[in-house]
Amino acid sequence: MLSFFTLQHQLHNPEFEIFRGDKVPCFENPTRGDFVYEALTKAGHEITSEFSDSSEVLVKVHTKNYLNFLQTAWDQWLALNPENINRQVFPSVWPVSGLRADIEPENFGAKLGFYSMDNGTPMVSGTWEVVKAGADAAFTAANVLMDEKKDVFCALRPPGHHAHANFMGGYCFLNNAAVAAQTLRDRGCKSVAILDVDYHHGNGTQSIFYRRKDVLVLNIHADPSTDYPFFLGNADEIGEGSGEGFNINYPLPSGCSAKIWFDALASASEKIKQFDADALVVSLGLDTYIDDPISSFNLTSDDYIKLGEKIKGIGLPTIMILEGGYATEELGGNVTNVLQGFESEG
Ligand code: OKP
Ligand code: ZN
Repeated sequence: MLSFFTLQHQLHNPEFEIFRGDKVPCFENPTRGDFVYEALTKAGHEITSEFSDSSEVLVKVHTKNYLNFLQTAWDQWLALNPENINRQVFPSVWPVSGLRADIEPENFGAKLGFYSMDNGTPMVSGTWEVVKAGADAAFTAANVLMDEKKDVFCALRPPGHHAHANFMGGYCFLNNAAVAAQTLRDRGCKSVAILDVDYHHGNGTQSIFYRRKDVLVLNIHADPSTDYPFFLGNADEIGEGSGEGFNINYPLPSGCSAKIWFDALASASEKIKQFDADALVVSLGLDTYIDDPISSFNLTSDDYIKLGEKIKGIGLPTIMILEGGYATEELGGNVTNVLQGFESEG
């Protein structure tokens, strides 16, 4: 399957994140991309690194202020102190409910909190370049799907589905799935479905399309009462205004079986078929894997072949975009299993 990938991803290489007050190695690290690239190559998938500029669509799914912040954040960090060159950037204060979130602060530390939801999204010198390339890949993949009528896979990191229009979070900076879906709309699809199968709820994607009926967003994920992102992803979030009825969440109990997970997938697939979309974007998180170090679902490597078959069974032109998956050594094989299942289904 035609896959979009660039070795540039290695420039986003945070060394650590903060967990319960300690520095711990970053789960979202370049080895993920390296293992996926190796597996794609080994399985004989065609890979392209030729992407075109997604700016025209980026401004439709993110705010200009946020994009401007992201693009200049590293320079602002260095302006504070040239020695910051080897320090990762973390926010430490946020305008939570009750504080003013309508005035962009001048102070860079405050700006960081203003444009983020957590301190779990470390930024390094190459971050902007890498996330922009990811959005460009999603944009180009959508154009290729429209022009050449072929299904495509984007092997991207860092992931994107936690990124809202105006803030980062959960390792995510730009919402690649939203970029792909918006591009498909701009290219003439009358409606698009986004199916997010990552272990974590795709709060950013939900939020970006929450008031729209032209993009149906479905999420299968761990219940937010126990798992990140905690503050979005409940079953009663069904969309708002003209988007009411066009957001569907399937929060599942932490630790649940693969059977329960595939039952939710069957319900979601049924909804997508009823919606009658012109194309499907899959936020393909593989942290539902039984040995994932930060997640608690129980899918096996063989289950990913079945997942690929089921996605194909939905019967729509499809873009799959990599989101999470932190059992890095198995990540490549799990990705190629999904592609194998997808391609085996006539
Ligand atoms: C991103 B994606 C673990 C910290 C977890 C948030 C998880 C983000 C997951 N020590 N931080 O949806 O896979
Ligand atoms: Zn995840």
